[in-house]
Amino acid sequence: MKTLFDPIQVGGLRLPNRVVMAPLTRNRAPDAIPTPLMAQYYAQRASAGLLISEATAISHQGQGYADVPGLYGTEQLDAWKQVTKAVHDRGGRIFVQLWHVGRVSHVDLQPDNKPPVAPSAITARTKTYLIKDGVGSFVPTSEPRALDAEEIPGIVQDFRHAARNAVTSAGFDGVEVHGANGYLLDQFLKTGSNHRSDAYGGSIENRARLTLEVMRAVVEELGGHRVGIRLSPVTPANGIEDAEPQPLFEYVVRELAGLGLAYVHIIEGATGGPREVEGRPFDYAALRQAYLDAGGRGAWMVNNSYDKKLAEQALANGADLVAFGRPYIANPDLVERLRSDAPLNEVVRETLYGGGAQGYTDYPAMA
Ligand code: 8OZ
Repeated sequence: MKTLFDPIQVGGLRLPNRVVMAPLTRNRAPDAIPTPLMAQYYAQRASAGLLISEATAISHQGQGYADVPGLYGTEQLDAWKQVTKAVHDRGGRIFVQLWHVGRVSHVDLQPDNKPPVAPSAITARTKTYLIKDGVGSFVPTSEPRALDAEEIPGIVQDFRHAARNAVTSAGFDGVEVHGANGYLLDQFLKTGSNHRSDAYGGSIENRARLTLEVMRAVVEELGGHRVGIRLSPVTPANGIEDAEPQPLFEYVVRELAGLGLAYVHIIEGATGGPREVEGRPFDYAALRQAYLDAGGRGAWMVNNSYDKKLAEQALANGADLVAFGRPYIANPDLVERLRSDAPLNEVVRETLYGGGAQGYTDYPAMA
């Protein structure tokens, strides 16, 4: 039987175990520049099979929250180097999550305080996070404007450049494209947010077009072995919904199958919430089968509220990797704790977003 502690080849990397640190937004990068504290935080967690960084903006337009990091300026790329070096020095491996938030943003965070962009001019029913004079607050997102079709190649270019710079300048081992949780690519994929009548809206093929163009561009830059994608078929996160997610996501993974990806990362259910979403049934086994049947050989990574028992069941049912989010915030040595069935530290909610070392780098490892 596969265990969480068996090694596995993922793309070009040999992972010593199947425990992955999920991407986790922590809002500790003022001016979008990673800090030495972030290097310490990721290095503390280097025993994970793979670390996936917090979501990282591919452009200023792609930013939607205060103090999240970017990957589009020289200073940002230089600062990420210290993070990847710290992780590699501790023997770890790290991918960066490439992020464009689309409509989940606020004019205060956008270039020239312009409206955020989206497939259609439909405001997200969600909040974003601003920090003013050191005080954080959750505020409703701004009304977006619909992207012109002529602007879309520029967005694909931004993903492509960020991917190239992530590996060649910042020292990441690869990238995960953020196609989940109601951000730009998910907004294009789903009927609730995409009311376009051009080649990027309407049919499943059209709604999936941007995600697939981005994936092909990023794979062209890096090779599939350095690329993963995160998808969340039924999450209601950030006010997102789709009328028929099963055929949509089966189409997407079939199209991804030929790209030779390192992995496909699936959030099962509501992000950070229940694994079943009322009124939104989904067959994840059928999704994986669709990928396999189309020739997909990337590792299958599952996520959402896993504990050790559930994780080992998932491995027995065919998953290859399990991503842990909240447990990784509070347990830098999560692999060792899971291995020895040790108790886990609890997450302190008040220090999740923003702040400094407290609730970030001060969670203790086992003695
Ligand atoms: C929590 C707070 C802000 C952003 C996601 C990037 O849900 C996020 C995120 C999570 O993918």
